[in-house]
Amino acid sequence: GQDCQVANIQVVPNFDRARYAGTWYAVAKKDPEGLFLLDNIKATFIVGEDGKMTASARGRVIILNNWEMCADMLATFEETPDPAKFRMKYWGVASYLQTGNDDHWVIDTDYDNYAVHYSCRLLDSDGTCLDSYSFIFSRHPTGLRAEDQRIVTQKKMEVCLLGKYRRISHTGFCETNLSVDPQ
Ligand code: AZE
Repeated sequence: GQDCQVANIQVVPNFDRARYAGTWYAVAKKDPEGLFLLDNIKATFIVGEDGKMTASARGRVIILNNWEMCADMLATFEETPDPAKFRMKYWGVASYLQTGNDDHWVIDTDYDNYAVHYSCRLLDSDGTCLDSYSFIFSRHPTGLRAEDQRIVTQKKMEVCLLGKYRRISHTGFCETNLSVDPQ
């Protein structure tokens, strides 16, 4: 919570992955250190017949020397004792893209309009986070509804990242460009 201890950050109670499934547009993000998705970020969550959650995500990246492309990513989620806290294993469909294993916490969602995601990659010795990333998702490509903004601002504060987010533009770049082709 407000003391910025990662262990005290509250997540959504009784997380329901079936209601969370479907498409989310990332409308704002706080970046981690290093290479990351730039913009035009869209994620689709699926709950399989086995009840397990998987996801695909797409977003614009620039790799190597100004090679602009759309990264196609896949993820599987490993459950933890808290239903809103997962370990996310992810990899690029194109082998040279990033792979990783990150925390994936659903801080808050109303399932129909907004979601606040948080991931701490590196815990400091004092219990605060040294390297985190966070997405604000909307079901609407146009952004958050006015009535959800107050709640989202409160949640940004609770993960100690208020003022560190940037808005994500959706220009259609990754709707019209093939994933692994140089642009
Ligand atoms: C997330 C939604 C759920 C599925 C995935 C997500 C994260 C993806 C990345 C991708 C990074 C790619 C890079 C490519 C060069 C949380 C958006 C997979 C972190 C840096």
